[in-house]
Amino acid sequence: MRLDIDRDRLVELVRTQASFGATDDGGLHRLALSDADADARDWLVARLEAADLSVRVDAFGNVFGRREGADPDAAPVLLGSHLDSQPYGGIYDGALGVVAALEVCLTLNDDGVRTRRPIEVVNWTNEEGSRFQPTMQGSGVWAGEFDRDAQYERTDDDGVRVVDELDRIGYRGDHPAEPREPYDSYLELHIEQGPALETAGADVGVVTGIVGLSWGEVTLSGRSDHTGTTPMHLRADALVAAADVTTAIRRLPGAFGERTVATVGSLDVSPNSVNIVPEEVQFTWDVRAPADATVREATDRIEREVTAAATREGVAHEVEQFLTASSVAFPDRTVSTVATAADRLGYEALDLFSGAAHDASHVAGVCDAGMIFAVSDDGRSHTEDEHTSWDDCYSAANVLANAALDLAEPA
Ligand code: HGY
Ligand code: MN
Ligand code: MN
Repeated sequence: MRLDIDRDRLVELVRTQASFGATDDGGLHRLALSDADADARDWLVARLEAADLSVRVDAFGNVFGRREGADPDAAPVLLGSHLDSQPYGGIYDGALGVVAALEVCLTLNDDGVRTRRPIEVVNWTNEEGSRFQPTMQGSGVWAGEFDRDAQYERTDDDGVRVVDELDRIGYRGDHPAEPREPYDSYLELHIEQGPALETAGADVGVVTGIVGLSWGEVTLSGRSDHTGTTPMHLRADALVAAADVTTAIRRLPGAFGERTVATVGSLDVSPNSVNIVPEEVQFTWDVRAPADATVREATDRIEREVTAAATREGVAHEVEQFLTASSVAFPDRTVSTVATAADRLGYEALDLFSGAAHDASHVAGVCDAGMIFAVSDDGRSHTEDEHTSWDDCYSAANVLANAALDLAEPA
């Protein structure tokens, strides 16, 4: 049996979700638990219910829509991703995976196909980690990686707590934020967010795993002084030390091979004035590699670089690694199911490891997980210029539909 999703309806679903938090430049500003996120959630719930899926919201705001199977006791197949976006992100990151999962159910309904296993659609709370740290928060709580009550207390830059925002938008649900039964498998369709598929001329990506990562924050504390009167040898300039460490972080991949990536993505200087020697600098690191040992070694090097730079410049330093995620290799069962679906549909598929983190990282600890990548034009994402063609959205969604049907088993 072969499913063919409704391309026009998929386009409409992507376009409609993109209206919640739309920016003037064609992107999305839909931070987790914001009003725009609430609007998108409400819209999704309405569309899930219109598709005759039974909807439930768990205690961390994860939204599930369930399509019953012929065998209600069979372990369900879970399909989904996330609706929250980066501060100025694209309209496909996460959202394509959520609406494609809905489209799979709509296609099954249209074709009158019953599956043995139930199928559930999920929207995970706060995958991006932009407003509230950490990234992949909702799936992490659900998978038992993060303590729910501790995550309730996480705050945004304005000191607003997660739990208060869940209550404010009405998405602190009654269901426990945990798997309520064993799951057979999880499939997540996501844009690649990199250039590999486009470079290879592939139609879709068969994702074999996800890199490990380490995120941390460094605080360097020197002394503010007058820039005109303070001799250079008497200064404790936090920004010079930070610059040394930033350059060292940039050079890390050279030491560990090109699959390792390292970034200083945010940096705050205070007092941040043209004629005051910088007193304090806070910056973050993001290190990723396919091997966990490489991530650990790279993180250790960063900490050594911080100590050396702080000593040279005579500033105090604090280092906090606030997130680690182990690399994940998806099981053959899901990888081969995705590859077979792509092959049967006649698509050119490329096997690849994901350099971006995804909710599938956490769900892989609960059941067999797998991912399908759609092509990212110019390999760009986390920018309003993010773009995936409708043909590439359609191809990836078709692979999701047929792989999901294989896993859920036609009744
Ligand atoms: O950072 C990531 O890889 C994900 O997009 N949050
Ligand atoms: Mn994403
Ligand atoms: Mn993202």
